[in-house]
Amino acid sequence: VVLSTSVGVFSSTHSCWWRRRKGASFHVSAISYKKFIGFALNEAKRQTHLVPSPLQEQFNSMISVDGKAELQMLSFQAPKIRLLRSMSIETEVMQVLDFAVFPEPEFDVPIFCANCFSTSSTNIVVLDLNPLHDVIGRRDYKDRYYKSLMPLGLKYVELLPWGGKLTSESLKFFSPIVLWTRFSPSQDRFDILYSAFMDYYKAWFELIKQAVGETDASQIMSNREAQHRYLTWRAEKDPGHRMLTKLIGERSSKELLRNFLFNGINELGSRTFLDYFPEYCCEDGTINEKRSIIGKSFENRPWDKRGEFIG
Ligand code: BLA
Repeated sequence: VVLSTSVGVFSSTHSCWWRRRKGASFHVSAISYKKFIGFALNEAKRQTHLVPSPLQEQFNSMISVDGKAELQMLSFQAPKIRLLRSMSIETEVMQVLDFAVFPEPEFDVPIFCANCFSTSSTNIVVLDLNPLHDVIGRRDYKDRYYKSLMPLGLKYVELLPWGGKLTSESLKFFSPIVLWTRFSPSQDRFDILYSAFMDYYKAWFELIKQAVGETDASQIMSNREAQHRYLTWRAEKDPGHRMLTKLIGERSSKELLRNFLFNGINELGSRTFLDYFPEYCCEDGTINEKRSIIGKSFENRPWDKRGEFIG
């Protein structure tokens, strides 16, 4: 498909990048995550009162070092929602969506997480309501948020099969309904993915709508620390880092990760990556650059149909 017309998904303050490059036309594959973002913003506006985040001014769009890609950032906040943010990247050869919603620390509601990476040969996807607390050790937490969502999860688990071995450490950030999948490009699979994205997103809004804010200071502290630990993990070890660094260089990539994508690292806590994950400490006190210390595992889905961990 040759895209030479302008397609407006966002409001006028967030102009589409190809519109600004006058006269240019781009080959893009049939896959675009724009409609995911369009749906998510419309749905959020239907559900709550979204206002632009103060981050929007600083993180709006960036051009890659080679001039071939633009990164498009959007960020909002709302009652109960500390940050709803999106980053999308579209080039001639790849499409990326990193979409997340983080609750305020008064809520122990999971974190909405959609990460999709697509090229002409593969799609790599993680779609989940990432648990804030340990779902293997804390049954009360697991039952509260995931018991009623198991049927939804199972529906998509069958349509989007397990993506195979992954960084073992990641697993404790995933829920029993996580969709971790890889597939070669196909319109059918892409349609299923879009449908899963909409359903998981709506399910997340249902959870936050029903959630009652915690008033106990120690509970709030515990939620804050759990979110900080999650952010610290992803800002340091997310699989997208290498690609981001390649696109915009090491300094900008670090800044994007720490101040935008995983914003909250500087505000929600003061512990360091090595405080949370001491097994990554090298002899000289630096952080081991490996993504995984344990290695990759979980060839198959490590939860059964009832959401019991069987890994
Ligand atoms: C691969 N992305 C992956 C993998 C996972 C995730 C599990 C498989 C590799 C692995 O085992 O680590 C995603 N991992 C997650 C998520 C969490 C986690 C969401 O722990 C949350 C807790 N992916 C992106 C972005 C890019 C990207 C923004 O989200 C690019 C800009 C790329 N992801 C990307 C690429 C791969 C990948 C290129 C394959 C390369 C690899 O396997 O390392």
